[in-house]
Amino acid sequence: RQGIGLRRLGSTADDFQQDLLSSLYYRKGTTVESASARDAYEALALTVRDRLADRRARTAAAQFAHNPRWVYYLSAEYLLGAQLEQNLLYSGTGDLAAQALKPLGRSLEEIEDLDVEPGLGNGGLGRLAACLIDSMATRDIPAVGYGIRYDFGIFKQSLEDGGQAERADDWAFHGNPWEFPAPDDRQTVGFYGHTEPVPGSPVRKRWVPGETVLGEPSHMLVPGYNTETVNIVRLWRARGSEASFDLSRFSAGQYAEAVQEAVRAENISKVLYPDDSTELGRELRLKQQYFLCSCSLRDIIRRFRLRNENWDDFADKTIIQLNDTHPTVAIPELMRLLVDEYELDWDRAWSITRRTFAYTCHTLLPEALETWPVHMFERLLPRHLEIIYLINMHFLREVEAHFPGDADRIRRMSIIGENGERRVRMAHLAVVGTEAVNGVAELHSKLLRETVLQDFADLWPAKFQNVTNGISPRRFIRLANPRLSEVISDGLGGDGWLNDLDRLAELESLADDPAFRERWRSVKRANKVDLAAGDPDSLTDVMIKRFHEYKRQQLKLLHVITMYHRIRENPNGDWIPRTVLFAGKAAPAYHAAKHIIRLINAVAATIAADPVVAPHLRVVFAENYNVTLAERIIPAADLSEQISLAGKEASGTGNMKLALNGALTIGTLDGANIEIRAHVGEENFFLFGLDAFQAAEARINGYHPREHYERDAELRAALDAINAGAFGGVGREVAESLLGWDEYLTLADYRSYLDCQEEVERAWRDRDRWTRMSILNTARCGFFSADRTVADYAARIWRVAPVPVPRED
Ligand code: 26M
Repeated sequence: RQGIGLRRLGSTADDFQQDLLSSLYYRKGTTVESASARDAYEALALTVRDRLADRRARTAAAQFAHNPRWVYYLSAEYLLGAQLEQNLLYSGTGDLAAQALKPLGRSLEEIEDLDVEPGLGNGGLGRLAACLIDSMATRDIPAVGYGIRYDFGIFKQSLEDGGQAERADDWAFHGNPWEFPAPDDRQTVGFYGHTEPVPGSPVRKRWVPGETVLGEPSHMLVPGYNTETVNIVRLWRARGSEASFDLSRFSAGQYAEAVQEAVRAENISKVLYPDDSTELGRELRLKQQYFLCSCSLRDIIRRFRLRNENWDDFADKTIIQLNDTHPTVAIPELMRLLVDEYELDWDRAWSITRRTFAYTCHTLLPEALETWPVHMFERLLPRHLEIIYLINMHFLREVEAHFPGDADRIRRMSIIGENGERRVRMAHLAVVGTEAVNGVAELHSKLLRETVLQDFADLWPAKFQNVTNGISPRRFIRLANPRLSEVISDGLGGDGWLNDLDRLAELESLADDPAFRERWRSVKRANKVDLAAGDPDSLTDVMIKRFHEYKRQQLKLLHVITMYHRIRENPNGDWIPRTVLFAGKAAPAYHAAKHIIRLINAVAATIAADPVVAPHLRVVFAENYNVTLAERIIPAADLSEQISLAGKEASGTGNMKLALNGALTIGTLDGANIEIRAHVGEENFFLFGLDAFQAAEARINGYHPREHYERDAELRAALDAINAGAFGGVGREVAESLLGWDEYLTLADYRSYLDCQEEVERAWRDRDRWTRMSILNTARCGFFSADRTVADYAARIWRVAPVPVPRED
């Protein structure tokens, strides 16, 4: 801009007002008199976007000038959350915007309601991607996030007769003002077809695809907070080429056939798979993955070549972080590009490839480890399968050299699984093809090394690391909880803590200040009033996350039913009023999870209709949990339910968001709960249940859920009530699964959980004690900032340093 003498956007209220009106007039083509609320929204979005576009241009210039090692985050999912509020905050234009809207007769709140969140992810993994790119920008790390621009994001959930109903999420129906299309950077991606030998080369092959599809990128801005950097997330959308429209068929009246090829192409980015734990093995999903990887790698290579010539520099200028195994086909794709297209020899290409990638694993559940049938891979990506076979051959030789004659080990470690149908094991490919592998919490990383990936850790111990997850304090404290943010800023003297979350520790000294405690309590109460989910003076007990049996919403439910029974038995008891709030989506085909949702709502209805119990206990199911709803619930929570069976939840990040907002955790020794407890202090955390070792032992020694049922009268009463139809006959499937096999040891942890809830109630009765614990939770959770997570990746895995963007003037 400076180079060509382009006028800089003004920073006064008047400048902003002028620019808003100009956006309305020239870009929306309407006038103040006739502008709809949506016109005002779009004009505002464009005006705010312009404030970031200039920083974006200067960021790209500074980063390319530096020719750094770029971080490329490859993820099939991003749960970015609403953009308007964030971009107002990050561009410092919130007050200007509220002022400028006045002549339009609109409030900022009304306009913010029109901002739709792009739901391009399922849950934790997608939201982590969004938090990490936020922190990379905030830490001035040159980075690009690559993903898929699904037309339909995660489904919209509603309740019908107490059960989950799903509707498509056409999130960009009205357009998306935050997006910059970049049609000139489109890529062509091949699928199917066959390979042919290349005369004179033993290793190179020519792949002749049977189908080609265009990938068109657009990007959204990812501003850093309190810094000049604005990075981008680049999302690919599939399009049919001009040739995919068959004019001759159209002329013959075959309208559907005429567009069928284009429709097939566009289906690749049509919809996000709403499943987050079981592998379905659908070909379209593999197509999505390859589409993402092929487009992104070509874009990465294009960018590399802007400043570099020598392939031997590629890994020094590029680190590609794989967000789980979903983008792992990028490894054979880079090999294919280097060997077949750029004609490098195999060993050189392999050495470059290995140094280019790192892999983050997000699970321990065996059923969540991705594998693809060999025959499907062969049909869709014939050249990639050949390359995988070659990688495997070299790899198994290395194993044989380390462990001579250990045939069993070779079978276990092979990238190709041979038990039954032959399958490509994506996690094995990801470990073999990368320089670093990390889990997402201490326990998770340890269990990866000791169980799922043990053979690999034996072979390459130094490759395995831990990087504990984190969250964006800007989104999950500053934006979600402005009241608490103000109290913190007053306590710490400014808002510097938003870029340096360890400074929250300075709140500790205020934990015993009665006036500060009173303010702390009144913030929580006001947030509960806003949420309007129940009596703001009741204990607000929240369990918000995807529905999965390992997360054990059913355990919370058994607690609710037991409270219900106790209150009925003794209506005049000194009961602590509680509001139990559930929210979360179940994968549409996950019937057991859907039965749990149904039972929650049936129990909620029974309690609401019971005049004896209703004054003390209320159960609420909030529909359509997403980032926006999380931002409303989290600030209002008193108690955070983190009750997965130990050894199953890789990390959890909701646990961090809630603790940072002053909720106390009741939880097991699972995932990051362990680290949260270590930071806040064991006296400020409600711990219960088996640990991961005990849980594994219980399974080995033969677990019999019925023994717990027989032994525990209250547990028996809860399950019997379900089976006797106390909740309208709903929930028998849940009871049957718990009594039959109870995969996640719910009954084994029931008594310990109930005892622990009594501890919670003892603490709650002492208001000052509770508030002190709450303040200490916030004060001691600075570690869980995603800025720290990114600093860890940068230092230990990426080996990159910040490239600051100079401020103007
Ligand atoms: C795979 C194949 C086909 C379709 C969908 C998938 C798939 C999509 C999302 C599988 C898993 C997906 O997400 C898993 C996830 O969200 N894991 C969570 O990651 C968080 C961030 O690290 C952790 O905090 C959670 O513990 C972990 O469950």
